[in-house]
Amino acid sequence: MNTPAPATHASSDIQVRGACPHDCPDTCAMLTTVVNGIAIKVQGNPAHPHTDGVLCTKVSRYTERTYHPERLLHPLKRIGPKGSGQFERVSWDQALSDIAQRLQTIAQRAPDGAQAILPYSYAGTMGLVQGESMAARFFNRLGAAALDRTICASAGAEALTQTLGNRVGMRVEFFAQSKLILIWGSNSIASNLHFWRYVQIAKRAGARLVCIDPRRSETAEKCHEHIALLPGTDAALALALMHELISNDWLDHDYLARYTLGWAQMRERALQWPAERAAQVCGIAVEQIRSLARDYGQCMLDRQPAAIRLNYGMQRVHGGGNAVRLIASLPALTGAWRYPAGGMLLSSSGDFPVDRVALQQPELRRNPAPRLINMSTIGDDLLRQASPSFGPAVEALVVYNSNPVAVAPESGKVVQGFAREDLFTVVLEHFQTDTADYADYLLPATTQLEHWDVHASYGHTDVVLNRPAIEPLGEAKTNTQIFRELAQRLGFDEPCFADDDLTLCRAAYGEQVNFDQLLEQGFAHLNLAPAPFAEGNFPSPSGKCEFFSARLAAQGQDGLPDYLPNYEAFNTSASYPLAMISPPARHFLNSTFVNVKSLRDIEGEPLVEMHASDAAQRGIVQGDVVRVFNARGSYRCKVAISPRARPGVVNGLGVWWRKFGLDGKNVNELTSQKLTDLGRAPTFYDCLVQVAPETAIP
Ligand SMILES: Nc1nc2c(c(=O)[nH]1)N[C@H]1C(S)=C(S)[C@@H](COP(=O)(O)OP(=O)(O)OC[C@H]3O[C@@H](n4cnc5c(=O)[nH]c(N)nc54)[C@H](O)[C@@H]3O)O[C@H]1N2
Ligand SMILES: Nc1nc2c(c(=O)[nH]1)N[C@H]1C(S)=C(S)[C@@H](COP(=O)(O)OP(=O)(O)OC[C@H]3O[C@@H](n4cnc5c(=O)[nH]c(N)nc54)[C@H](O)[C@@H]3O)O[C@H]1N2
Ligand code: SF4
Ligand SMILES: [Mo]
Repeated sequence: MNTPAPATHASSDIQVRGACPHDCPDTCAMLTTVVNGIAIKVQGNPAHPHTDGVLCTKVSRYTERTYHPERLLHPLKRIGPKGSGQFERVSWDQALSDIAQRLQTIAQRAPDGAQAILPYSYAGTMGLVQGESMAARFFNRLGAAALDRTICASAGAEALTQTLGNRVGMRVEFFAQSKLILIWGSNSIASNLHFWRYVQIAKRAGARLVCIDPRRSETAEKCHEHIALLPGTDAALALALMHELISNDWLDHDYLARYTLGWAQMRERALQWPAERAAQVCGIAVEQIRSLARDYGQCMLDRQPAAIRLNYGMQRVHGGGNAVRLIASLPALTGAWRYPAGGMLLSSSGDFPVDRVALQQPELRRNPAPRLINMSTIGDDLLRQASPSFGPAVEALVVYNSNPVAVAPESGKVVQGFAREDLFTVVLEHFQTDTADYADYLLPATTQLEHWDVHASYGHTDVVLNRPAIEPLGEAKTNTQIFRELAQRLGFDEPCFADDDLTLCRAAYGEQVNFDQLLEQGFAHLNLAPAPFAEGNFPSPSGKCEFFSARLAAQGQDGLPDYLPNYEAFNTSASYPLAMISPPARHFLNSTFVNVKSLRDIEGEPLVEMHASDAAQRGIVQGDVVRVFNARGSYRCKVAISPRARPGVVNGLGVWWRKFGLDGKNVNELTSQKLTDLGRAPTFYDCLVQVAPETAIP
């Protein structure tokens, strides 16, 4: 094989083409400038149209993160109590041999020992190779329990799949030509910056922008209109929009007849939702609903495209899946899908022909049906005893690409689980995160500048390749190499455990993507139609937009989408009368970058944003330290009295490392482990709290 050498140890400046690894819809193409083997700068690749030469502020600091003085450079073994973060340096050989032996002892216990071993990983890197390739092969061969990877997007993903047939939608570049853009449950300027660039082009061409978000986010304040609904009420708004479209006959009857399924039933349900009813539920003015419906319907009459950028923020509530089903249905009512610049986009990941079988080799598994453990209920699951329904208690946990102690809901329980003395925990990391503090072994992993990878995207439709720019720092190893070496120690001798990373990069898309072009250019466009659903052709079983899902009905669920109130529905007379959402802080990426000082300095400190009226009622003044609490826990932080918060809703910006919090906790101390209606996802933004000035707490 003609393997290009990683571009390292160059004697003069070179630029290495890469991909941003982070869990962000934009999947930027990066250029890293390397001088004498040291990366001195990362920038956006100007040749990649979606990146357009620009990275966000966070990732522009990627060299600061990579060469951070606290980067983990050697394997470490715990010497203090769990959670104390006390470790001693050990050799790779000692660490891997001991880990292999511990895992083997558990796995060999009859009848289902390996099921007590759980991999825990998410999207610390979105790379298909450093994510679930060699790691998945390893855990498949070991016969470990499987992780249900639900922590972010599975409610919305399942909703899209039930409605459109897959995670598909508009191509992001066509938003630039839309005439009306609804930015729904997304702080695009913070979390989807390159989409915002297309929105700016549309705005200059006269498009109207509407943001639907309980928080007056950076994005909401730059739109023509902001609809600040109560968290978890989006389904009611979508039903009322349908009601208005029906009662004013702003419908594309031809599109409905040819390309949708279940319209008669959907129509009946929507007619139960006059704007007045939804306004009450959403906590907004009736006229806001009417005028939004008028704008949306008018686009169709004027034969102009209306587009919806839905994002995952709005599906982190009880009825999140149903809400996504309703919103994903709206473009079929007006026939907006007929235009390249009309329709909706939540995720484009279903467009990518990733060959997961080649990457993960599921046939290595000898126990065909592993038990599935939901990563969103890891708090409860680590505390569960063995039982016939659950299986054995979790005895070993191998964490990579994730920081569950900070990001999983109901941290009180998560911490208690990780603190179990009888749990054997291995963490592969760049830094000593909150989770790393609980590791028995802490293994140093490479960053994106130090390894090969290949990426899909959930916000555009290009494959992006990442070449290593520098040699691994210290003794860091790639995730793949760590699992390769563990496999070897466990005697897994199948040839696939010898595949190198470049072979894995090629395997990710097989013949579906021209790998030589990727090597050459750094990215490759998927070949997709401009308006894929102009004539139906949805990837659903019927080929139509399915208002009614026979598959959901067969599972005993409502085949039609509906409004489901939050588990912890807003109620001013409850003991916890404030709804709390915890969207990300702009300069962090989930819990990544919290330890990068220049970015932490911009964010300042953990904050809860509160409306002036709610603060006044509680005798809280600007800058007070407050206690935010509910039955699950309490958390101290500073208050920001701010118009970003609407009355009745507080915004606890996430996701800080616990150890940077005033009392060693973060906002997930308060969130619950209840799951969404579809997709078994967490309900981070379905959470009632009370806030009190610190001194007023008994
Ligand atoms: N800077 C930055 N960028 C990120 C991330 C990050 O942490 N920081 N995280 C990345 C990840 S993992 C993901 S999944 C994506 C997420 O991408 P988005 O879904 O766009 O995420 P957010 O920016 O969190 O936007 C969520 C918005 O939804 C709003 N919201 C909360 N509850 C509701 C509700 O019930 N209804 C409606 N309509 N809106 C609601 C919040 O106030 C927030 O402004 O972003 C990615 N990009
Ligand atoms: N309250 C609240 N909680 C939330 C959210 C919220 O909005 N509010 N958002 C949720 C969402 S959308 C998500 S996606 C989850 C995200 O949760 P996680 O997927 O856990 O994401 P991060 O917090 O970014 O942690 C990723 C970790 O992976 C490490 N990492 C990165 N690259 C590599 C690598 O190549 N190898 C190894 N071994 N490690 C690597 C990073 O150093 C980092 O510590 O959090 C969720 N939690
Ligand atoms: S985090 Fe998102 S916007 Fe920032 S560089 Fe990465 S892909 Fe681009
Ligand atoms: Mo996410």
